Amino acid sequence: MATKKPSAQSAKPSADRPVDDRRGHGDELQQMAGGRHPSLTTNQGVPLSDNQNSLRTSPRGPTLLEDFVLREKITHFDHERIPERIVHARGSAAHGYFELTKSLKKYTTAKILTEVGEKTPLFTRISTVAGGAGSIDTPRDIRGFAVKFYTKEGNWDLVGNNIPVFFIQDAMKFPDLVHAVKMEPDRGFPQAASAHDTFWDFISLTPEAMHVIMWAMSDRAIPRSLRMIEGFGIHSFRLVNENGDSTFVKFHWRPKLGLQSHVWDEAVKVAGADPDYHRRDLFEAIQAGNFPEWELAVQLFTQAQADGFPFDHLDATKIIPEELVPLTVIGRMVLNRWPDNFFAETEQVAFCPSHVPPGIDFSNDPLLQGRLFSYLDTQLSRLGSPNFHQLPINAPKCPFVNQQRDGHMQMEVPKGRVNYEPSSLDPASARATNTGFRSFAEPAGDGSKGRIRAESFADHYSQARQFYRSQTGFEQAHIASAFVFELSKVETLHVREAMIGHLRNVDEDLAHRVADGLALPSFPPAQSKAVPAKDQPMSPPLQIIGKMKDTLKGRAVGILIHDGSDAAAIRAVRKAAESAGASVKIVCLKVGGAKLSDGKQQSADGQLAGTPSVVFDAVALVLSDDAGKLLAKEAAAVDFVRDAFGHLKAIAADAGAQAVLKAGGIRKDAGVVDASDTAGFIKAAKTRQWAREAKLRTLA
Ligand code: HDD
Repeated sequence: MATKKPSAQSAKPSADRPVDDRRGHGDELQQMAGGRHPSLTTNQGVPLSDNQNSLRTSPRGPTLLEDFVLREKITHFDHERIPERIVHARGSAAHGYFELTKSLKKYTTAKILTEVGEKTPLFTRISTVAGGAGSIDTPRDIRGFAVKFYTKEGNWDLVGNNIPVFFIQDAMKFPDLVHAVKMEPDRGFPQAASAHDTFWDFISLTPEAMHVIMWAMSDRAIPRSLRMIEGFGIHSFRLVNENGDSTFVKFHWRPKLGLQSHVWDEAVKVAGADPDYHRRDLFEAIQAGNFPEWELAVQLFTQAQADGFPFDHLDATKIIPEELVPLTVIGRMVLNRWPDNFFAETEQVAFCPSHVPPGIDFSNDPLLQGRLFSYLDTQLSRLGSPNFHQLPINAPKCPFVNQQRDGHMQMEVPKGRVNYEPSSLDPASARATNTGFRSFAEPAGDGSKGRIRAESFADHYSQARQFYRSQTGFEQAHIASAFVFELSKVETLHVREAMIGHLRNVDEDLAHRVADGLALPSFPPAQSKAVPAKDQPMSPPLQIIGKMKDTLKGRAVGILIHDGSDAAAIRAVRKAAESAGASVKIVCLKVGGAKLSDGKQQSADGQLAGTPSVVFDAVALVLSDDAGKLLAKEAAAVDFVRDAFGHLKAIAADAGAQAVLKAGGIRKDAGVVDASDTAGFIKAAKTRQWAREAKLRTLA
């Protein structure tokens, strides 16, 4: 599929951004937001005659304090930053919609889940956790997956991650977890990395983290694209129907493009080649009309079923295996519009798990309960005012009214004298109704007050083992190697040893592989455990390889060319790749392009040194003999093929390109094909050449 060039966004008001007349001067506000005034003005609307020179006593004299234009411009600039999110500071977002395809009327009154065909506007922000707002897109990290549905009954924020379990069981431990993973406080590094002592020290002393840590060391934590990750609401929530009956629910997002991840060396190199790789990938896909899409699926279960599970579903370190409670697909999410303004939308969007419409309710998961407090609280310091809900990106798209008033940056102009309830003075003032939000009437108070962890939360290893043993051999090797990499960055020997002690409780073979990879002086003893791991049935949906789709849709192919390249061969590779759904970019030594065999000039989409093969899923080299000899001496060209090969990608090369393959030490295999064999190339490009890996590097 050909990609359209990204274009500037229209600033015109749209159906999504109706004029807000509650403020009493809607049109003027739109005018401000759209910047449609014919000439530059100050913030007070005073037209400017000069926005480039400050007011001086004489051409070379001092600047005057009187200069309100200068003062306003600089003062505003000085205050342009707000505190970044304490976690999930780095994120990318897009507008879109949710369409319900299967009604859950039996289980809930929430209209967004009962009205089939209804399209609900939404805003989705996907983030890394540990790094700052300016950090790289591709560290090993969990990805946040936060969706704000603007439902007709108020906003619903489903604030999840791309991994279905969490590090801790109680919100009380969250500040410690985050302090431990963020850069160390005395030295200010490492940025956006878990591979350091404080993180692993904390993890080694937190057995409940062993399940999530298996996921975090898997390739799920180094995704190829934000369009190719799953999302999970993680906690059990409740659905409540019109009779007040409750059913537990877990939410799952499943990407239409399937799952795909980087290999570790690739993720590291992408970080250098394009620190904004995931943001750019999402932007380019949306601008080209290749809208990313996810299915929303649910796992529904009753209290009676939950009582029979071999784990506690209120424990956020546990999944409910799909084999136990199958997934039901109920709708789809499409992201189809990039925000107009990064700060106003992506930065100012404020998600709170406590934002739910009637018919959706919380469970007693102690992690969720703490979150219900934390998010509202953090918005107050991040956005500076209890009126943050009035910002356009946060405001519900349904009417909202109550007697809350005033506060910093109040942007509404409430009318009338009644700002309290009850009141007889204004009979028309809004009242609470029977159909409003009701908490599920759960019987409570079955024990005595205390800082207690339920015994049913004590099994920390069974699901960690189930996850590891459910992986393919390739994936297990990647997990073991990730542990070796991370723990190699840990300077404290006893922390490394403690982690091996935990891995012994998960899987002895894994523990040996990691201990060997670290060359530990001796094999550490197993950690003591409250509950020994119990073998669980294998669960293939836990794999990534099993969920990779045999497709080029949404993927990218790079074609390296030079002067004299065969024009027909380039056309053939491009056509085959585009027909299979890939986007194609031409890479050249110089950005001006190359003169092809037919005498025509071919422009380039990227210069070779700045467009390495890590930004593609497969590469083709179409080169004349002379060009092949020339590029065989060009490090960037040799790295282009060496990395593509090392990252298990398909390579198509014509006769001229063989010199570059030779210089890169490329050995022929099923994924290295002749450029004329376009069908063979496309077949190989749809997957990774897993069998190649063992010949390339020593995995733990
Ligand atoms: Fe959190 C942000 C996801 C536990 C406290 N969290 C934040 C975001 C995501 C998550 C996706 C970014 C939202 C955005 O894009 O603006 N957090 C999770 C998940 C958790 C979780 C899936 C466990 C299942 N979080 C969690 C706990 C606490 C917090 C236990 C505190 C007790 N999280 C926050 C926060 C943040 C946040 C400090 C930072 C910025 C923000 O809220 O708006 O309040």
